[in-house]
Amino acid sequence: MKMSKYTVALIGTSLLAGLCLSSYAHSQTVIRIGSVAPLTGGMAHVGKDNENGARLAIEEINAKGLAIGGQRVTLELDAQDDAGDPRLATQVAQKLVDDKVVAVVGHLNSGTTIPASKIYSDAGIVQISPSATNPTYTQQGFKTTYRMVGTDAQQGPALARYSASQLKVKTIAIVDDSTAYGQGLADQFQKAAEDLGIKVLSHDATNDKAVDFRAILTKIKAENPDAVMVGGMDPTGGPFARQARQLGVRAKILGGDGMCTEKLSSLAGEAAENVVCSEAGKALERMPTGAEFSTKYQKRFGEPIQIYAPFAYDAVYIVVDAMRRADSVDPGKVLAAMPQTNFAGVTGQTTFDSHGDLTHGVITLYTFKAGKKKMLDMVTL
Ligand code: ABU
Repeated sequence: MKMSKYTVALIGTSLLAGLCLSSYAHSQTVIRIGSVAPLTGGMAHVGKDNENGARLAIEEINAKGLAIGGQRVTLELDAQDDAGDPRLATQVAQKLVDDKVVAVVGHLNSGTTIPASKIYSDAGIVQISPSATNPTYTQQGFKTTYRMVGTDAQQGPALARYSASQLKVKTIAIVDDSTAYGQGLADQFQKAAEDLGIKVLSHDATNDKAVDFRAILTKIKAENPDAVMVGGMDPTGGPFARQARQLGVRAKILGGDGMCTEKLSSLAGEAAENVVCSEAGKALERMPTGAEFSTKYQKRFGEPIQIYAPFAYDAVYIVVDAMRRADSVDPGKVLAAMPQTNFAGVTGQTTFDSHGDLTHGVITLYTFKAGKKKMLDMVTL
């Protein structure tokens, strides 16, 4: 068969294009990064906030292009829902190990992050929680545990000090939700408050599914404390503050980061203005590129940041920074590179101590005005 010059050129061009395409396809590596948070139930808005932060980082990194070990790498977010349930969290953790993720950004709750951490440790996979604050998480002797926020051993005392010095609280009632986070934070707060000479009138326990606090609040009203400290997330803290106001409890309502979300103002209504809560990190408005991040987030997801999205965003960049320094996507090599992290991100400069905790500590105090979080104070520890 005789071919024209034109046909030969066409076949040649097609072969070349095919060769390029196939070598491009071979040099593409898809690397998964896990993200776990409650994406269903009462905490779904906080969980989605963490996931969105991680997703935004992944989209940006892919858009810019990433090369590791001479290969083009595309990142994929393996986003999972643990519903804030400790048992489900371990199942999801095993799924992520089976999915061969290079690292996990999660989980959100201390009560899920701690049991899941054993599974990641056994698999040698880096775990960075953007939000879990119970100290135990990083004190188990695992090499894989990191977090992007301060701990309740910092947050509880900071909230107690602010109560004593700025709010002039002398008597307090404490209520916790019986979770690793809520109970742990309430205990840390109580110890610090007592050390500061605040009289603890009562310490009651509820649970993280409770929505009716009128019985506890009626008892507390009779105790007439200056403030009530609530150890729990916003689906507990919001209705608690709202019902306290309805029952005529005049005490300030104090809470930690779990209830210090943008949504608290709608959950608590006008009673949010009576809330003082802490966040275990730098205020968004004090982050060097916080305003820029906030605009970007709002544009991408059409909603405001709840609380820890910037920390989840930085966590992804920190994993990628470790991949770059290791020049590898091998989870073991990424893990080995993590202790040398010195990363300038949205949340500031991140370095970790030998446990995987931040080497610096910042706690921010907030209240709410006209439906928005308003910073009161920022404490560097
Ligand atoms: N730190 C508040 C929310 C997450 C947790 O520690 O349970």
